[in-house]
Amino acid sequence: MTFNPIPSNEQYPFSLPGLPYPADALEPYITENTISYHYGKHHLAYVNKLNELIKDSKYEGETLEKIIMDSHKHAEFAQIFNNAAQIWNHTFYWMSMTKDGGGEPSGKLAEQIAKDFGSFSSFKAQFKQAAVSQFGSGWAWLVWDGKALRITKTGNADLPMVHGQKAILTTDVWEHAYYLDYQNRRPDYVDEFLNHLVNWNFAAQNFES
Ligand code: MN3
Repeated sequence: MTFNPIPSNEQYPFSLPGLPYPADALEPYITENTISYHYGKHHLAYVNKLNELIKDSKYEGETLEKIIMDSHKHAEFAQIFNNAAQIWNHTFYWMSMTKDGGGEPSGKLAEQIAKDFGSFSSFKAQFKQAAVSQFGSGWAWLVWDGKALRITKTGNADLPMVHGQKAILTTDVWEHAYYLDYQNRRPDYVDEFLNHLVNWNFAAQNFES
């Protein structure tokens, strides 16, 4: 199955993409209660806000990726960038997880992780460190920079595509992603994400495409 996080031709008015699994599929690690707010309220709010912001603007006929790449360059469009990027980030995040996920990758991605991080356990430790050390709201990523896999963290809505990197995997470290289930224990949320939720098939498809 080929995943395409955002239909590449979608334009205004954008709609909330479907969740790739039932809202309770990630329990007990992420509860249906968290999903109901995070997906049903936060993600939806970014969609509604972007539609409101771009109506009758130069972005009305553009795809989400074009809106992100252009608005990023203009300070006066920061609000449009933030909402557009957050739509992309959240869709990518939902697809980065699956019921009965976790474990280890296989194939070419596993080989590249071993090459660039030394071992899978070293990758996990570095990814967790990035996710835990992001100060305030943001994201931790596994990206391909054109030559190697790298772990990065971004603040607020910032995302790899505006830095010339290809996203392979992400986790959301805004408090709204984990506070209902873990309160302030972000390290525990990141552990459960890595051990039980990562969709390595999705990551492998992103790496190989
Ligand atoms: Mn979020």
